Amino acid sequence: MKSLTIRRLATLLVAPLTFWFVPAPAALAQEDRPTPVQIVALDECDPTTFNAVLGPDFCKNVALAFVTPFATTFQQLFDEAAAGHPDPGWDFEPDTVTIGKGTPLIVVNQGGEPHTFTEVANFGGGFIPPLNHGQAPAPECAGGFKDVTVARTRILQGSQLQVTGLSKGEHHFECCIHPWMRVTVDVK
Ligand SMILES: [Cu+2]
Repeated sequence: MKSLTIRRLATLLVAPLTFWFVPAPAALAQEDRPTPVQIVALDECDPTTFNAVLGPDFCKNVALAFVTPFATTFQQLFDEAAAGHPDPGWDFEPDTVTIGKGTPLIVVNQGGEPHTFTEVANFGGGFIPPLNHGQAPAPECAGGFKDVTVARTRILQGSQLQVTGLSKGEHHFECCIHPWMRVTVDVK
């Protein structure tokens, strides 16, 4: 009697669960699409010094800037770039990606400030000359945000950009603000 009750109880509990594992038609359809490959944009902007120059809320405190070594001040960023060793904390990860044709890229800005993920024929400088260490701007970046083709590749802090429809072959992407942030995508 007792075991029967438990068995019935178990059936009642398990029965609804089995329905959860029946894939909905929408879920089945998604299996045909390739899983996107994720790239993250990173930086360690120091909110106090960045926002003093660039305005409130430009840099969000994702670097936990209250712990001294983990944030880079506005001045440090420019000094390091001018000295030819730009801050490695400003980075796309990974640096190289190999994908099959049709696989979307999703670029997520996990840093504290805006970046761009802009396709260029050849890597070059960005549209802020003091960050270029003498390199000429890549023509695709030169217009800055006044150029809609650059503006549409902007990724604000905490947001993401999807890139689809890349042709087979090698593609180069860089941040038009911090041009040492670079990714090479090989589409097979
Ligand atoms: Cu950037």
